[in-house]
Amino acid sequence: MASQSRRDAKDEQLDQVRKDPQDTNLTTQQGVKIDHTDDALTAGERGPTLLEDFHTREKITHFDHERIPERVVHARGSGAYGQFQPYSGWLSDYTAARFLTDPQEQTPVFVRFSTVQGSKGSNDTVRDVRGFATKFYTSQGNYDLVGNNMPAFFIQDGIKFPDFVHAVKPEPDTGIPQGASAHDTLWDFVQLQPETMHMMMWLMSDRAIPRSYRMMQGFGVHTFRLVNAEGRGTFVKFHWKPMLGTHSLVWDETQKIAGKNSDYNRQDLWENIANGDYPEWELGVQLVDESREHDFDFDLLDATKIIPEEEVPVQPVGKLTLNRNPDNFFAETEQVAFHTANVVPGIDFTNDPLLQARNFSYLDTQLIRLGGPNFSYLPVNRAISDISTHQRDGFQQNRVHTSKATYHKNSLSGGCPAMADDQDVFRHYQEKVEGAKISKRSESFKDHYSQATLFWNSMAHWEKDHIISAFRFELGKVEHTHIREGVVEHLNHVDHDLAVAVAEGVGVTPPSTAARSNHGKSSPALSQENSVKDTIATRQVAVLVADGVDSGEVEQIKQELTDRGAVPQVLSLRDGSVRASSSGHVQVDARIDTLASVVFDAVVVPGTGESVQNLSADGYSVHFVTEAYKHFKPVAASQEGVAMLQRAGVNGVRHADDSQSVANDHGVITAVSNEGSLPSEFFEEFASTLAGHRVWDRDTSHVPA
Ligand code: HDD
Repeated sequence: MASQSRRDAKDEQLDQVRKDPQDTNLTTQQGVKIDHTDDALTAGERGPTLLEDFHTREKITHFDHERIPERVVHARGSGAYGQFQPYSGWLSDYTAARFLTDPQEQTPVFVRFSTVQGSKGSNDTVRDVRGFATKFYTSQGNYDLVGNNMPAFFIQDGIKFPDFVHAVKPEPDTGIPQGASAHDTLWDFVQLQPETMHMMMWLMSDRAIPRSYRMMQGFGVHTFRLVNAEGRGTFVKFHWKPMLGTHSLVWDETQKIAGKNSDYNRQDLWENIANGDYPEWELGVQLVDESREHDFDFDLLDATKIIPEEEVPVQPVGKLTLNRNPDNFFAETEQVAFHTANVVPGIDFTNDPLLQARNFSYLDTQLIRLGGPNFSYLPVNRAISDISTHQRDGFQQNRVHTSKATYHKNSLSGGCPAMADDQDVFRHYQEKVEGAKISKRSESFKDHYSQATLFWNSMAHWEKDHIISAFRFELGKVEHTHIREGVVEHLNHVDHDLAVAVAEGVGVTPPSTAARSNHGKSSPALSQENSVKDTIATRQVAVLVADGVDSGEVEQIKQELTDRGAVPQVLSLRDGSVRASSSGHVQVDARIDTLASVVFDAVVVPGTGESVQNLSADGYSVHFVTEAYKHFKPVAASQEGVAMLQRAGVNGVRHADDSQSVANDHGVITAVSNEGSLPSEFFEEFASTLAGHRVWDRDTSHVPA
């Protein structure tokens, strides 16, 4: 997919610290060779262990200290390296940042995706915001864009962050729930803090259960500032758009995946990069001239608001490709330290109070998490540009500074490090500010509902259904009735129908009239209905086979899908191979019962009658098809495979027959095979349905799965 080389300046820098045990002997940490590490030194064969056994003590001591505090939020994450490259230089009118404006410059990056609520070992597929943090190792120093997969935030001022996080984290007495927001303390916070409402709409939407890290958008969230070489500022919002489109799982599926493969998103990212299917995102910017600062019906400094793309278009500026997995999870993914205040010339802050608090919090948290002020020299964090400071000493100092003078100004080290005076110098944007000191939220931050309504209005019918179900699920787990009522009351300010639908599901008296009339505006860009739907690249397709299968059909299915970029896997009742209907065998990739339909995007059942009969007799295989159908996935079968669909309860759909060689009824695609060959139209139908990801106009409410 991507042409970029995996080798870059960061990769070369890491070569200096990579350590491979190949051709080495076991030693102590002091470099003394050891020939025994299975038994401690004891006084006699059955006697006590001796204190002088320095190897045993060192080994156990190191082990005792292997853990560091997990991140207070975003503890669970997965990372990868890659590069960013701008398309052209037009953005130089707005920013002096070279990595955004020099199309010749390929900037190495490290990206860490994460969930927010759960611990390091929590499930991947929980309902949660996903972090999307990018460290750009630019030639002008490190720039960190520490964003999420949702463009709004829960709160407006960082002083509320500890309150919010305490509310969403597992409850303090029980430690429950892990990796979930469906509990009383979160919703109690929400009902008393209406500024959360816009973000709660996003959290209850399918954005909170992404199909893959590779298939989600990213947002810088805040309004930042670009500053050009002349010092002129322009407001900016950053967007990442995935080339594979934005796709999500369905709620029932996420809960099952949590059991079948709790590392689902992590594994997906790793395997696709390992297979050379490098995920790509386009970086886009929304630019707002400073003269237009007050032209919006919300405040640009309010992080609970978006700028609708229809009002200010997102202009693509470059591409991010992730093409290298880390070598060591702890050294790289765990020790990477992001900080919103890591900026480079050409990018600056605004007075968004959430951003200002973040600019304090991230450096502070790394000091405890990574044990001192020298974490910026850890391999994954180290800039590729030259680092020369007067900062000295501290825990884990791993540089040997040789200069005598550690102060500015000095004459003893020739005045060095000297003050630069070139285009790589960071100069703070000269914003004029004045005002009395005051602890008060600005009046311009007070509209908490309009954008929640905008989001609701922008959803397709199926997205609305999912949001209602999500509210019902979450509030259904809330024990205190007054909290359920409080949330419904706020929803009645967002949209009356939504409030009624939720209230009816959670046993609360539905409001009789709207608390606020719906403004009727929408932003089509917010709906996943309008996402990219032109590719089936990297989609996982299960091909179910059993003894007696038509090997020609299986080969054809594999070939046609692989040619289009999808990843077929042949599953059967046993490992190894199955007998083909003619002669020979069909190789099996995995046993059906080691996987499940929930980890696939689609399922195909090839002929013949014997194979279909064998599959139909196996409850697990039948359930596999039923469940895929239940979860709105494309389900395909050759004419004889139709029997399997019927056995799986996929009834009432139109099938291919002698009058029509291919049928596609609500994503159930069937074909009449001609001497072991399926018509090309079958694959075209299958591919276009799969490119749409799910078939939302299929009614599966009656399907038991
Ligand atoms: Fe934060 C981690 C994203 C508000 C304080 N945050 C963290 C990570 C992401 C975000 C992606 C994980 C970084 C990684 O992978 O290591 N945070 C956001 C976004 C926010 C936001 C998009 C709002 C727009 N965060 C926010 C506020 C505060 C913090 C208001 C505190 C006042 N965030 C932290 C933190 C973390 C963190 C405690 C935990 C671990 C870390 O920083 O390195 O400092």
